[in-house]
Amino acid sequence: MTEESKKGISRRGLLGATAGGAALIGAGGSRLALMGGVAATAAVATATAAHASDLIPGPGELDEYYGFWSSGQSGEMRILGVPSMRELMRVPVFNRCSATGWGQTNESLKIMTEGNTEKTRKQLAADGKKVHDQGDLHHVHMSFTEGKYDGRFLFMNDKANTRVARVRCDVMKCDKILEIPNAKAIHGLRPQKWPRTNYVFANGEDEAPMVNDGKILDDPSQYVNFYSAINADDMTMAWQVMVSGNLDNTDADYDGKYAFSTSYNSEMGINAAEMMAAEMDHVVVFNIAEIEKGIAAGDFIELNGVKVIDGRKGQNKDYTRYIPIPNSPHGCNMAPDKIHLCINGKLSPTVSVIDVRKLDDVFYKGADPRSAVVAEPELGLGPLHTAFDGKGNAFTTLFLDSQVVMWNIEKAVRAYAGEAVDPIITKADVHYQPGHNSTSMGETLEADGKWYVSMNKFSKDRFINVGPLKPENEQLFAIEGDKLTLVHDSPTFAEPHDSIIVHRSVVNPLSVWDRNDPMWADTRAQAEKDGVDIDNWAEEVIRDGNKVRVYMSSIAPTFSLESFTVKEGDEVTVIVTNLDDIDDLTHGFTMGNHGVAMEVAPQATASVTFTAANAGVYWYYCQWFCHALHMEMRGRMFVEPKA
Ligand code: RUQ
Ligand code: CUA
Repeated sequence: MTEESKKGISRRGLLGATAGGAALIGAGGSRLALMGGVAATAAVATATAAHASDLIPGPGELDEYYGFWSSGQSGEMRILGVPSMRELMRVPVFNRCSATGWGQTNESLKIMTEGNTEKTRKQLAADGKKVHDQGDLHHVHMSFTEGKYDGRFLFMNDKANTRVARVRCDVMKCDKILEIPNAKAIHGLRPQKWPRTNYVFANGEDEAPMVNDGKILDDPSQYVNFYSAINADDMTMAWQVMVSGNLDNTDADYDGKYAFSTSYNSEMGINAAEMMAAEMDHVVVFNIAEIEKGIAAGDFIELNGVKVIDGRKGQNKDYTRYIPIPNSPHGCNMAPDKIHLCINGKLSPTVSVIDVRKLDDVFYKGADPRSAVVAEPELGLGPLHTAFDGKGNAFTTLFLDSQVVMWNIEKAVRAYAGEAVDPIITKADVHYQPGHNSTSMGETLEADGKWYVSMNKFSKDRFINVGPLKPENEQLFAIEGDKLTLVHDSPTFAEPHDSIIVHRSVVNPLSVWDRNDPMWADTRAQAEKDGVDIDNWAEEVIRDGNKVRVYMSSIAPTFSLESFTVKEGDEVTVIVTNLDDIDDLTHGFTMGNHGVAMEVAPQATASVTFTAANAGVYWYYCQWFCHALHMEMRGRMFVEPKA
């Protein structure tokens, strides 16, 4: 921690002193009392703005951290400023975005479809759709170099359609989406931490027949699950491991040796009763070097183009080990001490702590897999996920208790060995039912223990009623030594599923696109074939059978073409290049009554294709406010009737 940030925290002392609620939280006060306390905190923050601004950046002030948020069912990635918790940007990924044209521009459609499997192509064709423009985005994680965020990429999963996507941090746009073959419902996702993110690890949650072609249906004894490694640099499949049980969350160690997955259904049950039957489930440990060796030695089957190794229980090889964990573990979190892996119990009130240094013995010396468990503190009801402060402490969400528990890992280890120490430091109420949590830089070697975010699944009575569907709620706490002080509490739309908090020094996006960006490489190639220079003022209409390509440029407040003419039934592609090269000077292109709109950021090219099905006059306009004459930035498409 820098001297400056230390000061920042101590100046926050005021808030601790005035926030009666904070004391109540620690004392485990009733919810009502606590809410009173929280209200007082908010009032103080407004009344004593000078002090509040020490804590939270005021208008025009910049945040110290980026928060990268998943959005669950919304299918997008969101960027927040932390600690202000201001939502700064929504980055469409698996979803259709009306504002930017994601899911409609040719550039985005290419990204959204090129990684599809044959089965999905068939499904989409049958439905008369271009893309799956819906997703369930649970987990966002950044690429690592030597255990630290390197600011290159963000990776994220889509549980709904079994996909993994990548966002480029230089422009904060998605550039790759890969559907994972064989697996079903990609859930847990983590990048390799050491030596760098060569692989992105992704869990299949739902089990299915190995060859899922309808020959085996209701025979779960023949179902399997897949753990996937994706080549992070080019977003292709590296390999898969077939496993027993389903897979939930995953993480990787800081040595580049092992990756881990929780499995809440070792029974391979189909309904809830069957899935919870066994008292012990397991965490699967994947031995990366052994898997790579096995692949190199040809010990795999090829399934839908992927090399699949058999890591099921009892395969007697060194690819996997199964460590028994009490009923239905969920979150899987590697501590920045490089030693302790925390497996969150969910149905068990415990977190099982695995010492990763003991795993070599489990793999190579026949040690009992449970011997790697060095602590199992009982923390409260419904432990789901754990975050870290980099100082030996852990923070675990308690879903059923609606609390976060702060505890000390080393003390938990000593207690497990029989010493009479209590690892629990403090508990704070959250509102309500927290799932994930995150701490500033907490999943890296640079965990700084300054901020804690609780992402809560329910807001219940916390905000004015907006109808049967309620917002969710997220809360920010300042971590001050052994104390957690609530400093922000606000609703979010579906769903603040997970987040990472990244120091702003790591991320450095461009303000203006590079004209040579690969995002529109196909469009550029087509323009070259058409003899159009899209880097300069272009006002060309190229006819190619019933396909028409309309090339325009934009400089505020005009399009290069005031009008263009096509024929009824033509397939029209409009290609717009924004020649403005000023920060924040985004134009757009909307074709009225054609369901067409897209963003064209400074120095970007974007294109969209539609059919001019009806003869007549149609106005197009710029839909991103760009200039005093923004309203005047428009033109006409003349659609001539069929002869
Ligand atoms: S999992 S709420 Cu989808 Cu992230 Cu634990
Ligand atoms: Cu260009 Cu508004």
